[in-house]
Amino acid sequence: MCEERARMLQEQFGVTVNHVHALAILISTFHYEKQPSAIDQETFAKYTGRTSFERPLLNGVAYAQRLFHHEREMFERQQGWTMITMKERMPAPRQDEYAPVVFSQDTLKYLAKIDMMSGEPDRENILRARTTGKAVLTNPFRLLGSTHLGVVLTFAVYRPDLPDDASVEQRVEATIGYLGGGLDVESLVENLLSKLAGNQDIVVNVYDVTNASEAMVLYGPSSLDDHVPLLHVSMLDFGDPFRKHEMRCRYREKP
Ligand code: WA2
Repeated sequence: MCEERARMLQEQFGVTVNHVHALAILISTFHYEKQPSAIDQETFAKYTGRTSFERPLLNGVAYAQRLFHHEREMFERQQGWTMITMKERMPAPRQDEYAPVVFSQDTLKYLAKIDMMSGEPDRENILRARTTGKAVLTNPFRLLGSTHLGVVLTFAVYRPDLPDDASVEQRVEATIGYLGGGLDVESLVENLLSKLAGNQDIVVNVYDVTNASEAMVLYGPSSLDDHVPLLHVSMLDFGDPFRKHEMRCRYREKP
């Protein structure tokens, strides 16, 4: 029962990641390569809203543009707004570069104008996404606009001329922005598992076990009764080579 649940979660995760990857290429093609851009906030919100069924584990997607300091003044004048920080929602202090959200799905409206590099987990994701070219995940943390634990998924968006065998330096240089969103693991995994038979009899936890001595709960009760015996541990592969996840299942005592 545990292995079945783990494979199902991994499958939905893989489908979600693939679709976000395709959206990153869509931005590269229709926002960057086409002059003038064929995408604005309205078309982005409409398209991502209509295709949200393709990303069942994501609470929404947003696009943050890579911006250097020398471009800031002109960018803010053209946009008609000032970048804000994630926590204080105050004008972003001077940095060498920024990642302001310029497009967002309606479900992530509250990310608009935020410099995503002003939040530590998001910043780490951005830097790792653009050097690897892969989908990357944060540590579990409380997502903005949510009381739930989740992780942020990020893809770098590159200029369309980036070769497949690009070096790390070429990747960083060709980065034009970042596409991603939140995996609200608590509510979305709950929803997935609740549809399965036998759900009442099994207690499921998902852990980030990247640091083996310091497993972090991503889903499920954080303190389990010691008399509920561990039944099964299933490996989860979410595609980020830097991270390890696993599902741990227990049988609930029959009354
Ligand atoms: N998405 C949703 N909720 C969040 C969050 C986020 N980041 N950060 C904190 N709560 C625009 O990496 C680029 C999405 C970040 C992409």
